[in-house]
Amino acid sequence: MSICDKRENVFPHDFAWGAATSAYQIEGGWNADDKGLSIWDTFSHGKGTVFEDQSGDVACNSYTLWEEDLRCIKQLGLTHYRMSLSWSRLLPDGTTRHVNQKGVNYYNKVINDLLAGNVTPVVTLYHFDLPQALQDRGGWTWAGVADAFEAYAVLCFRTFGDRVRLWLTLNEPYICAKLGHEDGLFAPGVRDPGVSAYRAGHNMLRAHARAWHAYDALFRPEQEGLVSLALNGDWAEPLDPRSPQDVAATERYMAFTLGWFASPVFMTGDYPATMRSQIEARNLAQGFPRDRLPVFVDTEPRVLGTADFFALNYYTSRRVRAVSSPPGTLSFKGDREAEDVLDPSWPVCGVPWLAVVPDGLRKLLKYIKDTCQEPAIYITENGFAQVGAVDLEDSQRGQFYQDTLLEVSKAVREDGVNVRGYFAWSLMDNFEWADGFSVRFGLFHVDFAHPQLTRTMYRSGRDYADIIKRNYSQSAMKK
Ligand code: PNW
Repeated sequence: MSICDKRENVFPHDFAWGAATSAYQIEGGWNADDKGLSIWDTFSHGKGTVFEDQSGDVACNSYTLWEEDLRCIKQLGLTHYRMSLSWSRLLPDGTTRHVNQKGVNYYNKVINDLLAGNVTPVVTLYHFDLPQALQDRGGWTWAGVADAFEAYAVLCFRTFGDRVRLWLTLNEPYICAKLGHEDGLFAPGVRDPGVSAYRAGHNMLRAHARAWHAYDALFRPEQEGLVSLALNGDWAEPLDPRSPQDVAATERYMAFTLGWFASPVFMTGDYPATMRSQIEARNLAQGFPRDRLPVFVDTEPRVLGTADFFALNYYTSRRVRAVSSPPGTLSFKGDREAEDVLDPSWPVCGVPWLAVVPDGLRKLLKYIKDTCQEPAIYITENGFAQVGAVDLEDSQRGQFYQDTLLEVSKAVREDGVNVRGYFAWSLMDNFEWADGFSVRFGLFHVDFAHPQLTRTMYRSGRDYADIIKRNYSQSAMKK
C-alpha cells in the first residue's frame, strides 16, 4: 500500500511540506551587482576540482530567474521553501563594513514573493559558501570567523527576521569540515588530515552558538522565531551484529558523524566521549599534537541547548566494521577506526555514496528522539539522484519519496517522534558541488544547455505534489 492510499491522517495538520535549495547551487550571478567571491567561486574556477571543470557561475541563474523558481514552488503546492543566503552577496568582504544593498533587495523580493504566495521561507545562513575574504584569513580554522559569522547573522535577523521565522545557521558542518578540510574534495580544498577538520568543526559550533545567543537575546522577544543548524547523519548498523568489535565500531561511526555536532548542541555540551577518548589515545600513543580536538571553554557562550529544533539531512545508511589504523597515520578515519560499507541488498541510486534505505530514516529519527531529548525534528533534506541520460518519467524517484514518507509517518505514528516537516532535496536540478551538473536531484529538470535554463517538472515532481495534496486535504478534513 502506498502512502497515498492511506485514509488516516498521519501527519500533523501543520506539517511543513517543503523542498530545498542553496544559494551557490542555484543562483549564478557569481560576480553580479557587487557580489564578493566565495570559496566555491575560487574552488570551482580552479582546474580539476569539479567534474569537467564546471562551476556555479550561472547554475540555474536563480539570481535572475527567481520567478521561475516561484512557479515551480507553487506547482508543487509546497507549504515551505528552504533556501540559503549567499554571505558574500550580502557582505562582499564577509564583514558588515559594507552591506551590498542589491543583495538585500534580491532576498527581500524572494522572501516577500514566497509570503505573498503563502509559502513559508526557511532560511539557511551558511550553505558551504564562505566569503573568500574570510578564507584569506584562515576561514573556518580561524577563531575570528565566529565574530564575523555572528555579525552576519545579526544583520540577517535584523534585515529579514520580521518575515523569516525559521532559521538554520549552518548547513552540514560535518561535510564542510570533512570534505572541505580533511579530504579537500569541497571548498576550500584543504587537505590536512586529522587536524583541520576538527578545528573547522569547532569554530563552526562556536559560530553557530554565537548566532543562536544573539537571536535569543536580541530578536526572539519580538520576532518569535526558531533557530537551529542542519546536521547530516547516516543511519549505521554493524556489518556483523554478533561481532562486539563491529558493534563498537558502529557506535564510533555515529559518534564521529552525527554525534560530532549533535552531542555538543543537544546532548552534553561536549564532543562524544568515544570521540574524545579515541583521539586522545591516538595522540598519546603516536605523539600527535595534543590539542587536535579543541575544548569548549566556559568563558565562551555555551553551545549546549543552542537549537530550538533538530534539523536533519538524511540521505543514506551504512554498515560498519571495525578496522585498526596503521601506526603513524594521522587522519580522521584513523581516529575513527570504523569503516563504512554498503549492504549489497540496498539499491544504490545515482551517486555511489547514496544507498536507498528509507527505513534507515525511521530508525535514525527514533535514535534522535531517544538521544537528544525528544526534540521537534524537521527533515531539512532528503533526496534521490539521477545520473546519465535524463529520464523525465522518473517513477523510481517518485516511489522513493512515497517509501520514505511512509517511513516518516511510521516514525510519527508508531514511534512517537515529533517530526514537524519534510524538505525534498531539491526543488530543481542544480550544481551538485564536485559532481557539477552530472548529478541531478531535482523535482524539476533544468535544461542547462538552454539559455533560458528551462525548468520542467519530472514525474517525481507530480508524485510529490500528489503526496502533499492528499495529506494536506486529509488534514484539513480532520481539523
Ligand atoms: C548535501 N557526501 O551535501 C548538501 O546539503 C546539498 O547541498 C547537496 O546538494 C546534497 O546533500 C546532495 O549531495 C552532501 O559526499 C554532499 O556524502 C556530499 C555528501 C553528502 C551530502
